[in-house]
Amino acid sequence: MSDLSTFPITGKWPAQHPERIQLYSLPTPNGVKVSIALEETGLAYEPHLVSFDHNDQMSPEFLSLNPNNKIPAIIDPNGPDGKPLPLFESGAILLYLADKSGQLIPNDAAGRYETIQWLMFQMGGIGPMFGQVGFFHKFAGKEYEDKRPRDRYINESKRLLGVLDQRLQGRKWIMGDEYTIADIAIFPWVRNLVNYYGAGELVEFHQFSNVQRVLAAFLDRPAVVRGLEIPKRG
Ligand SMILES: N[C@@H](CCC(=O)N[C@@H](CS)C(=O)NCC(=O)O)C(=O)O
Repeated sequence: MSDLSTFPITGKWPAQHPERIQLYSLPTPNGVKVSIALEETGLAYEPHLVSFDHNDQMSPEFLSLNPNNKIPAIIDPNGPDGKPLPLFESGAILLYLADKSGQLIPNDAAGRYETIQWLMFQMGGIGPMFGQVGFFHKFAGKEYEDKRPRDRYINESKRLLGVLDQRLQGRKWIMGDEYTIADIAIFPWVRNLVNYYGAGELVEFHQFSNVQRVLAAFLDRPAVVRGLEIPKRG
């Protein structure tokens, strides 16, 4: 039986199944990347809800796992060398789950690096830029009279969607026929931008027909449908 009691986070979120991967998350665009990857691979896991309404991400127990106070984070009780592995940052977690399961990333070295390249494109570009659109268009920043910050992030998001659209021309997924962690990283953010932030018109989403096509295929996958609702909100 795996002993996770040395991880203070298990004091606040007890593990019912300590032999399974422990997921600490919320169904936001960064959170669902990991629940979708777990659902796709079939790895056994136990989800725990980190409630922002209760500021759970600032609790000492959560901070003991991720000092950066952000979801998602995991503990794999059976990590490298059979030892527990705590991990935060969704991109690192996606790579880890792909390696652990032997799925969602090409086996050949060049294909692997190309997938990581697009994963980084999401982590360094799409996530931060679309997130700022959310702030300036939907949340507190929408009250700001000066629209220059909003327009800057809208223009940058539009540019990134153009890059993505071009990449998807003639390809089924980001890496061609193979569905990978790059798709799992990118499409929850595209969905969020258009549906939740309601920024589709501002970024002229209608222009990006390849992105629309692949987003629809992504949202059609049963593991994606399930992963988008995990962990269940209380
Ligand atoms: N680069 C991080 C970003 C994670 C992130 O921004 N998570 C947000 C939810 S989508 C969060 O936990 N926000 C809580 C806070 O900032 O207090 C990752 O990809 O894991």
